[in-house]
Amino acid sequence: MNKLWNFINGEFVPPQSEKYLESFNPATGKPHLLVSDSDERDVALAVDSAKTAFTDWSRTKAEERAKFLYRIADLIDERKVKLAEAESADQGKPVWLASQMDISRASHNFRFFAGTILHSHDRATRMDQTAFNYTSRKPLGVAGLISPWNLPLYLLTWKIAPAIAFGNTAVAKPSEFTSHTAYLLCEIFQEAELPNGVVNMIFGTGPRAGQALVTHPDVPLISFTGGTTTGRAIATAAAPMFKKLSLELGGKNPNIIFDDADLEEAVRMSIRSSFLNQGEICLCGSRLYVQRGIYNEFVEKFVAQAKALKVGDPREKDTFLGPLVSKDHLEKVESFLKHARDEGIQILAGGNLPKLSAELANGYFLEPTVFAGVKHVSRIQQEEIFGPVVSITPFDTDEEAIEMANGVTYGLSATVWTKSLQRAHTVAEELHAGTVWVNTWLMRDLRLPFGGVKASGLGREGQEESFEFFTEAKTICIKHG
Ligand code: TXE
Repeated sequence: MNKLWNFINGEFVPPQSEKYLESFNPATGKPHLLVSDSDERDVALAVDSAKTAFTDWSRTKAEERAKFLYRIADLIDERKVKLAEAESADQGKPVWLASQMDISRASHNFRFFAGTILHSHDRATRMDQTAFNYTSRKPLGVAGLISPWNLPLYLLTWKIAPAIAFGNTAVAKPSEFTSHTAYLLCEIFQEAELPNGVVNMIFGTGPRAGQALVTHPDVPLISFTGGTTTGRAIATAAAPMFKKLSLELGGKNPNIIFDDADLEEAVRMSIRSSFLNQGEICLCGSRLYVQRGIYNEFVEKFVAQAKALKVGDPREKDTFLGPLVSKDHLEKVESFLKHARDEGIQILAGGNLPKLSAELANGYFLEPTVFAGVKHVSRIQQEEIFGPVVSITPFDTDEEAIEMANGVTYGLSATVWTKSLQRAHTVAEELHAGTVWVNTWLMRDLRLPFGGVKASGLGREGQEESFEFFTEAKTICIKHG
């Protein structure tokens, strides 16, 4: 079986422990890769390599750095099919989705930040005729980048690209469940002749390799995407070391459909925002709130379309849901189904493990599931399930919808369906969310900030925000009058 070695100083090297973790293909339930089970020794080697590389890389001209990032983006595009198939076999999503979303956004991330550093600007002010102030920004050093298993290459490159674009070097640790495309990305770094040590990739578990990276004294900033519980552990470990932190955590996002919405479009897009990537996107709209006037019609259409979604082999073009990422995660999501049944919650669709072919019989598949009549205080409404499981709840007034939407500890994103411009602005302003989509979902413009409020994390990533996060500002004041 293929062993994924760490990538340190431009070379693939085995873990110091010489131990490996089995990584499973979630469609078959069979191990298909061995992932380095790294520890603090591997992290130390990677950080040393990144520190050495930082001296030259941080002084490289932006134009030079941009050339490397554009080359990496081109190589990602050239290897799109191989990357999409690897992503699908690792994470479970359909190959078409891996290609359309994860791999495309991965090359976009490198291109976007390559362009950003060619046009970024700083601030300067005049104090009458006596002094001139300007901001001088510098990269911080070795960036610690930790990414999750749901959008593996997409979210990993969303950290690596800005980190190195702004002149830092990096030690990245992808999720142990989905390490393959991170490994293939390192082959691309070699092909692009990215200077050794600029990006180092460490594979392994969170508590061992991840924790060692978070607490390493020569890593001044940590960019993390993952669960809120883990985000809390990372913040606890990093805060006493005064590290810069960006935490993109979980979500429990409302999807509010008013009775003046374009019903067909709202149903079509709500199916995507509920079940795309098996519902394993922190931005999924897992709480649907539908105004009473259209509730029955919406539910009828939505349930029919949910039942019609194909759950199956992620290699097939008409598959909409592949398996969930791991057996443990499937069991976690199933525990919510059991809880719903214990609470006597109405199941309008799904709720079962689908019967599939012998080859897929041991895969981690789950039918798209729709609940109704869920009490606001239920765990189903309050906790991030992170699977193909949504609830639909009727409401009467705008105020009632806003109150229910805001009534959870999370605040990552929200979606609003209405044809009224006035209502769109008013409701969007009232929602506790870092991003609000109106009559659409998952449209991402990297020029604008992204991130959550409340338990969905802290920090923002986007053009200006990544510039601020991945550099540190110094203000220089020169008296001349
Ligand atoms: O994430 P974890 P998991 C949510 C979702 C999911 C839950 C847990 O609800 O069920 O989080 O998922 C590394 N120090 N989201 O287990 O544990 C770990 O190795 C340093 C939402 O995948 O947060 C992996 O690389 N690192 C989220 C990364 O952190 C640690 C997407 C994420 O793992 C660590 C994914 C530690 N102590 C899950 N513990 C989103 N917002 O998109 C773990 N890691």
